[in-house]
This record gives sequence, C-alpha cells and structure tokens, in this order.
Amino acid sequence: SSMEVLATPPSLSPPVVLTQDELKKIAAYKAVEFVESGMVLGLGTGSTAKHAVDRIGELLRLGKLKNIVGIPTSKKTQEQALSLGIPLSDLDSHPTVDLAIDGADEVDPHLNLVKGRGGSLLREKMVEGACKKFVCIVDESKLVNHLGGSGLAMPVEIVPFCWEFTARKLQNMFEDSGCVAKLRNGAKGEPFVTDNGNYIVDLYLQKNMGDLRVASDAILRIAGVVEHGMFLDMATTVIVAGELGITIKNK
Ligand code: ABF
Repeated sequence: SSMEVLATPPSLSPPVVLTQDELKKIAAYKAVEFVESGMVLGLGTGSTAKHAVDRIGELLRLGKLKNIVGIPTSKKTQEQALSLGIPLSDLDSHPTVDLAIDGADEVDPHLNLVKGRGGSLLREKMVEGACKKFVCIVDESKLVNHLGGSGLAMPVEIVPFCWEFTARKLQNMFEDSGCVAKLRNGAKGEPFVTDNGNYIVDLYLQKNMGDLRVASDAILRIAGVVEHGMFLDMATTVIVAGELGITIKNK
C-alpha cells in the first residue's frame, strides 16, 4: 500500500505562533524600511532595537544603504554598531538626527512611552529628543492603557550621592499611587551603574500617577534626579508587531 499525502486545507492548518523575539524582529525590520542613504540615525538599545541595528549593518554591508552616520544610545549599542562596521558619531558633531529607531517598555494609546528598564534612558532621551522622526518598535506585549500602571517599574536615573534621600523623595511624591521606590541592582547585587555613572531607582506604582506631564515635571524638579523614563510626546511613529500582523501608529 502506498501512503497518501493529503494537503491540509489552509483553514485547518495549525496557526503559526511567533515567538516574542520574532515579533520584535518583524517590528525592527519594518522600521528599517524608513532608513535612507545619507541619514544620521539614532541607534536604540535593547533586544528589539538590536535587530534594527543588525539589519542596518547588513544593508550597509550589502551596499543597499550608503553614508549612514549612527548615533548610539548606549555603550552596548556602540559596541554592536562598531562590530557591524556602522560609522558612528555623536550629538556634539551631529546635533540634528534624521531618524531614531528604538524599543520601549510600555506604549500608551497616545504613543507616550516608558523606557529605561534596560538602563539606557538618559542617552536615549538625549538622542531621541534631537530627532526629526522617532520610530518606536515593540511587540504587542508592550501596549498599555496607562503608563506605569502595569505593576512594572517606572525608572528614574539619579546621581549616586545620597541616593536614599532622593529615592525617599520620589516614593513620598507618589505615595497616593502606592509608590515603592527600589534601587536597581546589578548582577552581583551591587547597585546597577548606568553608562553615565549614575544609579537607577525603579518606582513601583499600585495606581497610575495621574497627569503624566505634571508627574514628569515634579520628578525633574528633585535635585538628585538626572532624568526619568517617561517619553512624553516624543515618538512620531510606533510599529507594533503582533500575532495578527504589523500595526503602524502615527502621531
Ligand atoms: C530600550 O530597551 C529601553 O528604553 C527599554 O527599556 C528597553 C526595551 O527593551 P526590549 O526591546 O529588550 O524589550 O529600548
């Protein structure tokens, strides 16, 4: 007897389930379609942005992109870009950036972001604040209704000097939201140190912090605070990769 091979009707074929990393890569590759030769590019940090930087390196190597100048948002991305042969510069030499591509930890319906769980929020905010276009790339798990309401951290970069004093001020400022401020630790339990030699305090909130602009201004008025991870009104486009496809949201 011979074996009969039956073609499975498409409607009965099992759904292809993409991993979170595959979704990140899909969003990243889509964003790189916005890159043109000659651009000054902000290069993001994190596992999603890493795919975009890899892709930019690949297109340069293939000669499909030319004359790119990359502005990295962290030492880690700087190393990655150097290993890919992407020419690099900085904001001192290139104060205007054409396009930045970077990930996020949370995205709200107004395209406001929480960033900084990867620890690079200060350089990201400087570079992305200098961009004509900032394309944020995420998988659908990053979508939230309210920033900081997901029980996850709202990161704040602070100077190491008397960090407990600054952390306490932050916690007290948001006590109505049930805020607990925790110093972020590195792999060996020592304080995590940012690329800029600072510490990070993660704010864990039980309720969202109300008006984000008011919260942002209040945090920045504390003297020991360097910057926080709320990126309000900065993303011009958010590319979301989900199981059902890609969604592009524009400001
Ligand atoms: C950077 O990387 C950070 O702003 C953010 O904290 C993080 C997101 O990482 P991933 O893409 O790995 O989720 O974009």
